[in-house]
Amino acid sequence: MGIKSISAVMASAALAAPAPLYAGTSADVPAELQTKIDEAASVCGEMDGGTFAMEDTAIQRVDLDGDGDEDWVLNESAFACSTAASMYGGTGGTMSHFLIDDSLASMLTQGWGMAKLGPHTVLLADVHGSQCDGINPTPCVTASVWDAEEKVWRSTGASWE
Ligand SMILES: [Ca+2]
Repeated sequence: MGIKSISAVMASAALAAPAPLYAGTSADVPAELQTKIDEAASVCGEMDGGTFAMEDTAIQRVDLDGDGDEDWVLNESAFACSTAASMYGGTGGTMSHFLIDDSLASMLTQGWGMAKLGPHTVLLADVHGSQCDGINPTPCVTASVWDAEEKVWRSTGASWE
C-alpha cells in the first residue's frame, strides 16, 4: 500500500515538475502515516508549485504504550516546503502523529519525549503556554498515558493546592 501511494504521488508530481517529491520514505510506512505525508506534499505542491521534502527523522519507531513492540511516530517538524518556510509549524510547534496499532492520534507540540513512571510508559510533550493559561514563552508541558482498553491517550491537568 505504501508503494502504491508513493507512486501515485510521484506520477502526479511529474505533471508539474520532473523532480521527485521527496526521498527517504520507506515502503513499509503504515497507510495512516503515508496519508499524512501525501497530504502535506499535496498542500506544498498547491503553494506556488512547492517541492516537498522530508528528513529521515520524520519517522520514528518508539514503544509508545510500553507493550514491548515498537510503534510509529510521524513528526511534521521534519517536513519542509520550498515555497513556504513555515508551512508545517508556528509558535505552537508542529504536529506529531502517534500510531499505536491502527489508532492514530495527533498533537501540536514544540517537542516530545518518553518517560517511565512506575508501571506506566508516559508521553511528555512541550506545548504552547496558552494551554497553561499563559502566553507562548510560559513553560508548559503535558503528560499522557495510553489506555490500551479504550484505545485513547489519557491526560489531565495537575491538581495543585
Ligand atoms: Ca508498543
